[in-house]
Amino acid sequence: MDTTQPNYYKWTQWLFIQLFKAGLAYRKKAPVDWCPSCKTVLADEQVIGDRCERCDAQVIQQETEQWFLRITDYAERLLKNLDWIDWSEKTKITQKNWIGKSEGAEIKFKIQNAKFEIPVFTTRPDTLFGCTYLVVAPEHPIVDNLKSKITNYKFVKDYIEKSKKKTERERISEIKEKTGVEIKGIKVVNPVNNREIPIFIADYVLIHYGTGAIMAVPCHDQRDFDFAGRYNLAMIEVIKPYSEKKELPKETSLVVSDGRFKQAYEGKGILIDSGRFNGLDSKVAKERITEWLEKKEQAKKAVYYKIRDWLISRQRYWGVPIPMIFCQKCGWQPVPEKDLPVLLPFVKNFRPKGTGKSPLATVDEFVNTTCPKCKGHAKRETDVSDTFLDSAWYFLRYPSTDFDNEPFNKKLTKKWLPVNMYIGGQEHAVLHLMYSRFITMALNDLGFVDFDEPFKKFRAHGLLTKNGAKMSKSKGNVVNPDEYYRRYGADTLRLYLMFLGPFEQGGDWQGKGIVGVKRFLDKILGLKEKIIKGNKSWAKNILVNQTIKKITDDLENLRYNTAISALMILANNFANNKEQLTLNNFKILLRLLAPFAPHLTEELWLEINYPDMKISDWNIKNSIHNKSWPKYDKKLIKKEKITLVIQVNGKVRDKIEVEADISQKQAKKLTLKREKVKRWIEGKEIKKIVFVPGKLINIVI
Ligand code: ANZ
Ligand code: ZN
Repeated sequence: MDTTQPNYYKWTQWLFIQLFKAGLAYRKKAPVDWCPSCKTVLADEQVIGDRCERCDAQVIQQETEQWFLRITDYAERLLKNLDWIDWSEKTKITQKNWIGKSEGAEIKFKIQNAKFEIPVFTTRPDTLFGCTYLVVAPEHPIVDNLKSKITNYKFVKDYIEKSKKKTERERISEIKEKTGVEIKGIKVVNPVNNREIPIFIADYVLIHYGTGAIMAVPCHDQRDFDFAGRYNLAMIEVIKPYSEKKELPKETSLVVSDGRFKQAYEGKGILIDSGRFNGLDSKVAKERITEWLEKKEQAKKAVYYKIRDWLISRQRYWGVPIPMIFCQKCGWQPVPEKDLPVLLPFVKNFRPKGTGKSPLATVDEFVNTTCPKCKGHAKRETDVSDTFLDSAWYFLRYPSTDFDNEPFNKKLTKKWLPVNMYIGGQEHAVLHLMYSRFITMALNDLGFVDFDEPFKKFRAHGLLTKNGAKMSKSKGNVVNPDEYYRRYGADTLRLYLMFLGPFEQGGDWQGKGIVGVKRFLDKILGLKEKIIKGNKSWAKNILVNQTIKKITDDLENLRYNTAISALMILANNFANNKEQLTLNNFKILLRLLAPFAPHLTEELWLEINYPDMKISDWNIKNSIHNKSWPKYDKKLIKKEKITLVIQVNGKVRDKIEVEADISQKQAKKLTLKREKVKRWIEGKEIKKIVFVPGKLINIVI
């Protein structure tokens, strides 16, 4: 399967059309990130900091019309399902933060002498009595709507023009000073105390989040505090931090010194200077104040999400042509499904020119077409879709690659999906992993699949470092595995990687350790020569049974490193206790080792079982990888018991039955609980504990 082949991307186009028909794909003009080096726009998720995820160039902001997928419609479901899907915790947290749910209220502020209101979004309605001014984004409609009332209109307009030149990232940057101007001639009223307060326009408030306007509470929001300090605006403290006893307000607040506030207190606490809400905990007050204003129709509960719609169009040559046609008369029309795929034409000059248009726009035969609706002249969309759309559904195609008449076969999909276990990089948390979940949910809603999560279980693998440092090309410390592969073989390299550390945490490549792993595999080879005759049953061997259980559990939980240690212990045990090295036991060792060292174990397996077989006669039925996984005898995995002798000052006082591998800590705990021991040590100080594993413990007082 290859997502760049027409027999695959035909279905990616089909998917786009389904989304379009469902209203989940749409065009909109918006400020978007443009990578000057890739010469294409990018989705939010593909800008890391302010750099392109692919080429690391600094992106710039541009306002253009693009195709978007409505992932925001799924924000709540994407968040909710995180409660039950079995995924690595850190991946879930990254997704949760990216979705960025904020719960609060929308509060309406009436403008004096005008029939106009400014709604603001706040997560802290409990601080409303401390609101001393309002701030609107430069793009806010109020400026043009109330133009005639604004006495410093020209001044305000100048500010708006200036802020247009800044990118969003500059605007919200924590380091840059917050600028703004007062809108003179109009004022708003704080609905809780009817105080008249000024309105500012400032570019640290963004138009497309919340309502594009905020209520400023300088004492309890640091951004507002900085701004108010600069423009000499009133500050009212309304939340006192909890005292030690929580219910009581602290006498001195941490914000005051020399009669001036030093910084905002952004935490929760107890309300003061808030009329009838004084003394309430801010968590309670948040609800009460909202309810109170709700009754007066001056507020309503509101939820906003940080995640934005997925910008899907790209101005590259490579990628799936977006299967849409624009007709002057009929508007945007999807390509009829029978005409799919819309093939990517051959283009000689495939490099994007940076005009903001895809190289496909220069291919007239591609562009010009007829409208599927009115049959009149029409033009094709020339942008291609983000390649993340290809990978957002590939797992659905896997079982159905033989089908050309449908993207995924119902029966096969039912049999194989959703994916039981998925392993990947944490760096895909808000990219591939978020997009795939969204597409699956949409297909679920449209009736194409009957599950709404693509990957039941996901585990993020850890990062491999080199001598403690992150590997990177620029640092020149990237390890090329080929050299090791040639010197030690694929199995040794594979085993070494798995042995480096817990899979989900990663490990540190130091190179030297690989020799130890090689020695272990050599030992396995050597064991083959020492297999003893006679068929002592493996079933009685406790260590063999324990190892089967351990490896089974470890594999299930991706603890490859500890599984390998257990295999090493078993191999050593066979080397040191020759009578245990029966053919049966050795075969079990091989089967347990097979997933870790597939080549070596296959070779040994064939040598043992089919010594005369020619390699050309090999059949999958002979393979060790075709054998069922060994089972263990539950009765035999119980740990061996021993009698631990308990001494006090060297004299035997008691004995207990314990597991043979009991630790000193556990032994001490059990010992100190024994009546016979307590009698001897009561009220005395324990000076020393002597512990002989598997034999005795001696308490010295
Ligand atoms: C008053 C207030 C008082 C606020 C206080 C915070 C603390 P999150 O959690 O990120 O959603 N806000 C709302 N819309 C905004 C916009 N378009 N641009 C910039 N800031 C905006 O943040 C919600 C808070 O961010 C809101 O709550 C609002 O400030 C601000 F002690 O309102 B708050
Ligand atoms: Zn038409």
